[in-house]
Amino acid sequence: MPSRDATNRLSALVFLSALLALGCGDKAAQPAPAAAPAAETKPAEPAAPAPAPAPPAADVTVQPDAAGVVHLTGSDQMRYSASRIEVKVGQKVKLEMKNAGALPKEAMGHDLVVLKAGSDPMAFGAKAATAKATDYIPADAAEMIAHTKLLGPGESDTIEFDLPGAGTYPFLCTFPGHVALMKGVIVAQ
Ligand SMILES: [Cu+2]
Repeated sequence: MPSRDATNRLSALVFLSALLALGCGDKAAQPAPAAAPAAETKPAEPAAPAPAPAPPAADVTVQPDAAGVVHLTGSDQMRYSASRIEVKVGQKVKLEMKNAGALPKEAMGHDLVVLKAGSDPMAFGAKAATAKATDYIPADAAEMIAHTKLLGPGESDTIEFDLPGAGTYPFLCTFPGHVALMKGVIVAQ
């Protein structure tokens, strides 16, 4: 005859087994929990830093070549070949801008306009976009230091100009809609 202790232990085991079976049965019988909105109930993650905006042009820096000329191109993808031009302060800037694209000038013309330090290229671009009669060089261009011609595919223009001193001078393409992607800076140091 089993001792009272053993009987108790046995009863406890049976009870536990029953409980476990019940638990499992319960789970199986229940419908899958209605798609737990895990994503929604997750505590809000700390605001991720906003992704950096795409650079306006190829993130490339150019300097004058051995002959002292800065070369820049514009493409059918509405990009300059560089977004930063570095020159020595006090030196005349010689810049050759070429439209390296193939699309017609009326659809994808490019120029390069240099503005005084502190000017807003977006505001200037908006103003210039309305000046179709003058190839998008506005009559009121007090901010402008120099500009190339408006260039069609394969065309180029070389300009020479002086910068008033050390500083950062914005440049842009004034063909309508291009300034958003076609702008950069000339850094004189
Ligand atoms: Cu352009």
